[in-house]
Amino acid sequence: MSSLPQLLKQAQKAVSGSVDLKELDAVRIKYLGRKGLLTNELRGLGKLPAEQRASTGKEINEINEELALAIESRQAVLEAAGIEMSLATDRLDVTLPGRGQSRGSLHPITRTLRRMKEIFTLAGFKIQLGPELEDDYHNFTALNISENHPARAMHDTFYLDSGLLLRTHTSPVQIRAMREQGAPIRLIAPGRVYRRDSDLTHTPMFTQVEGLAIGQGISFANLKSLLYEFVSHFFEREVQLRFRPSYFPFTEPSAEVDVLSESGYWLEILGCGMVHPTVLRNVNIDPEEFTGYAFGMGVERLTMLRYGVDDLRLFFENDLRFIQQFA
Ligand code: 2U9
Repeated sequence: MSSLPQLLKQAQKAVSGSVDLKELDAVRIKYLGRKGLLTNELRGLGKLPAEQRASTGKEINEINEELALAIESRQAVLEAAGIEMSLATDRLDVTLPGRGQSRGSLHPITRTLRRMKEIFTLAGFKIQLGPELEDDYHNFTALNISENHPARAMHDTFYLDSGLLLRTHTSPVQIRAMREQGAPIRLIAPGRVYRRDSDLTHTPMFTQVEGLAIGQGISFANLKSLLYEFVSHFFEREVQLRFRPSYFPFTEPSAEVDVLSESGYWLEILGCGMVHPTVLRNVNIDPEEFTGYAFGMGVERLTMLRYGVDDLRLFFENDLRFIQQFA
C-alpha cells in the first residue's frame, strides 16, 4: 500500500496545477468521483488481509479528507481569481456617452400628402379611397376613354392575367363614389397609381391627388378660385397661375395649369377641367342638372417643386441621408 501516499501526492499536484474551475472539477472526479482512484482503493479493502483493513481504511479516509480540503481551498482561490479577472476585463465605464436613439422622420411624399389633405379638408373636400387593382370599366370606359385611346395601349398599363389592371390614375375612385353617393359630391382621391413608364421624370408607381366637385351651377370660375387657394396655401405665398387649354377625355373644357416660380419660370403643376357630360351620364348623374370640375396632380412633382428636389428617383431610394432632411 505504498501507493497511497504517492496517490495523494499526485492528486495534490493536480489540484494545485489546475488553472480553472473546470479543470479542478475534472481532478475531483478523477480521484474522488464514483469511479475515482481513491474510491477504487476503498472498494479494494475487502481483498486485503483482515488485519490490514482497519488501518488502510483509515489511511484512505484521511487522504480523502485531505484531498477534499485541498480541492475546496483551490476552488476558493480560482473563484476569487475569476472575479478579479472579470472586474478587470468586463469593466463598464458608466461615464461613456450613450448610444443614443435617432428620431424617425416622415417620408417627404407622406408629408406633402398630409399637407394636401389638410388644405383640401379645410376647403370642404372629403377624402375618398379606392382599390389599386381595377377593371377596365372604372379605369377607362366610364371616363370616356375609348377602346382605341392611346392610354389603353399595353405599353401604358400594367395588366394582370385575370384581365384586371393596376389603376393608371385615381379617377376610378371618383367613378365609384359618384355611382354610390350621387350628386352633389366633393372629394379628393389620393393614392398610388401605376404606369409602364420609367425614365428620369417617370416612375412605374407614383402618387396622385385628384379632386372632384359636382353640384348645381358649379363653374370653371369656381375651379380657378379653388386652385388659386390651394396652390397659394401649398407654397405659402401669393402665386400666379396660368391656365393653358389642353385635352383630357374626361373633362371639357380642359386645362393644364402652370405656376410662376420665384425665379420667373412657368412650371406645370396640375391638370383640370369641367367633368365631361358623358362621364356624368356614365354614373347616372344628369348633366343638365349638375356640373362639376375635376383636377389631378402628381404628389412627387409638387414635392420636388416645394422642396427643390431635382431628381424624382430620390423619393424611391430610401437613402436616409435624403429622407432625414425632411425631419
Ligand atoms: C372623374 C372625372 C374627371 C381628373 C383630372 C387631370 C386633369 C390631370 C394629371 C396630373 C399630373 C395626372 O398625375 S398626373 O400625371 N391629371 O391632368 N386629372 S383632370 O379628372 C377627372 C377625374 C375623375 C370622374
